[in-house]
Amino acid sequence: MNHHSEIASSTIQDEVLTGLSGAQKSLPSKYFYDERGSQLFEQITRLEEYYPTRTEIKIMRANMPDIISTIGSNVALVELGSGSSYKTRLLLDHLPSIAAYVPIEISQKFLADVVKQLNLEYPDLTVNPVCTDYTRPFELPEINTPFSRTVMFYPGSTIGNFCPDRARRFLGILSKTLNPGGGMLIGVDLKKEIDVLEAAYNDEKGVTAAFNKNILRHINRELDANFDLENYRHKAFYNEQKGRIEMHLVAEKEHEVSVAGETFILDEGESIHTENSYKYTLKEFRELVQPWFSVEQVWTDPNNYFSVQYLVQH
Ligand code: AVI
Repeated sequence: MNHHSEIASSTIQDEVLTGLSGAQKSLPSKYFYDERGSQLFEQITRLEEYYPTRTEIKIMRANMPDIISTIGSNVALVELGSGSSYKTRLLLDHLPSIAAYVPIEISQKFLADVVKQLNLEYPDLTVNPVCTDYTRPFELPEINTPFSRTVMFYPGSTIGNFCPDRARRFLGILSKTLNPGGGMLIGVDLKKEIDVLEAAYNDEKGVTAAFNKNILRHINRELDANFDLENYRHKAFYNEQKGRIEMHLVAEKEHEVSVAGETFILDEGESIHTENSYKYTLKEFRELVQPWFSVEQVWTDPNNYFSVQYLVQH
């Protein structure tokens, strides 16, 4: 085991043990995304019930000329996440000139795959990848061509997986990397009818349930744990007071589980909280970003299900 993975595994161990020791057991949602989890998420984005991805793409397509002129020419485009998505290509295909494209991604493998693919598809594009955890302070790479400004791209309403306090701190971190005048094109899921929200996280085919349970499989492998996936049922509901979808795994019977040498008891009906997905009104989001950013443009769909917003750092 090299030094890096030792650090990585002790972090996951600390986080998981801490989460399971609380009165409400929880697990950090980032551990959904091993290879299988990323594939399951990919499947979620194509589900009938999961409106966010489809709606965000429709908004982008419908407003592309306006989005392009808002972003401007000759920018350094920094994507938070691997940049393997159809949405990235929409931007790359329509922006008339990009000084450099900078995908930021924690997984070396995903990042390398994306860079290779983009080099094939866009031979004239300068790709300057950064392999890091973008939720921690980071620096942009040296960009050799002069550029007008830096614009970050953060689609998918991934910001909704942070609680508002954490989201605000995260935006503060990004603002240190961006500079005043820097922009951010961000996807933000909106508050709407509860049945629409709940259906998106309780799909008929059970893909979201499989995605939720996969976190246990990932932890079994990483931390030598013995979660039996059969003991759990998927639960997702809208917590109206907190303005968020909560995902849980509910123990169907009392049982013990051992994780990294520690034993935990789950009562029948006890849950492990695995994810929050916050939904905002336009006003709430404007207030959330206010310490660092002004909302310059908002594009939505006819149902007002989702928004794509352009923020400018002040
Ligand atoms: C990645 N993130 C924005 C998704 C969401 O909707 O919060 C993750 C997800 N969880 C269940 N379905 C999708």
